[in-house]
Amino acid sequence: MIDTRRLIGLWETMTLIRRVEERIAQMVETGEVGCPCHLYIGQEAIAAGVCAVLEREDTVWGGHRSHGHYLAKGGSLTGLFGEVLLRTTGCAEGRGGSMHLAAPEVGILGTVPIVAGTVPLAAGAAFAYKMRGEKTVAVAFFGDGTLEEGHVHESMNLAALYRLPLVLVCENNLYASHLHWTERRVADNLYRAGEFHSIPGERVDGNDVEAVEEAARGAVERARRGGGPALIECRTFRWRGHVGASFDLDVGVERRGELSEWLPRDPLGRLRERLIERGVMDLASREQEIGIRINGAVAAARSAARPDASRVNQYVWREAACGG
Ligand SMILES: Cc1ncc(C[n+]2csc(CCOP(=O)(O)OP(=O)(O)O)c2C)c(N)n1
Ligand SMILES: [Mg+2]
Repeated sequence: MIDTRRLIGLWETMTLIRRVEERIAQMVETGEVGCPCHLYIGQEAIAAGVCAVLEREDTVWGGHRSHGHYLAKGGSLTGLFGEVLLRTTGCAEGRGGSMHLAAPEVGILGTVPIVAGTVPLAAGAAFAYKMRGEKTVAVAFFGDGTLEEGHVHESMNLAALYRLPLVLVCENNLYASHLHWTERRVADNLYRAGEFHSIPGERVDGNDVEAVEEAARGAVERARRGGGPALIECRTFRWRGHVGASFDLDVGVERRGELSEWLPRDPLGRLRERLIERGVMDLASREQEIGIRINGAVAAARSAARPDASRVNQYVWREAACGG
């Protein structure tokens, strides 16, 4: 059982993610945020539970739906709002928007919307850690649809062959864009996707932060000890649409029924109940502080400059170390 102090920390991370995303959703609706935003609301326990067991130098890799991974790994709030509002104070200097978050100083090496694009990169990072004899672990966060891309399987093969310190976290929210898993696969067995490569797999309730933390701890410790990669399938559901702020209720009758089943399984609500059972009474004041931090970050982003169009080619090519 996780001690109460740690559990409060997890609740704070998840609350931060939820409130940040609700604010972004409002700003998408008013048109203030113009870049496409894929919201993570409903899946917060996964980013929080996994990142809680990582060291600062461990690296995480994500995709298009990665505000939660960025915040849970310690990415700055001003860097996130600056990026989403396309300002120079953004974590990618306002060049990337919601789907291109990075904060190398805290181990966020890339969240990239090319589906599965970062899984081979995470494997490559793990390869580097192994070659250098470091104890660092790389974690790839990706969705159920991503597991259908070929190079995820190629990455798993190499990671297994070289026993790389790679943890594969599949966030199975049952959908890839608007396609339910039953329209894409014959069997509900994602946690077994690594079996062919002898990669152990585990399925956990992705809306139970304690279950996620426990599974992640096992996989990360194993990878750090040189035991090689592991796959964790976290069952969850995204509350909002594939992209944007809506609840996606127009996407077929089935989605509407599923959402009403999943809303009561709210990962944050469940954690709040557990904390109240343990006698933690000051959640409202802690939540207020989070709100104040968010307001500050939004205000800072609003008053920051937009990137200068004349520098658009900067960082596209690696600058030559010497002339010629
Ligand atoms: C290579 C590539 N193919 C297709 C797309 C379009 N696309 C963006 S997100 C997505 C679905 C991803 O589903 P999943 O991996 O389950 O993640 P989720 O959106 O559910 O979090 C697709 C097909 C893309 N961005 N990149
Ligand atoms: Mg999905």
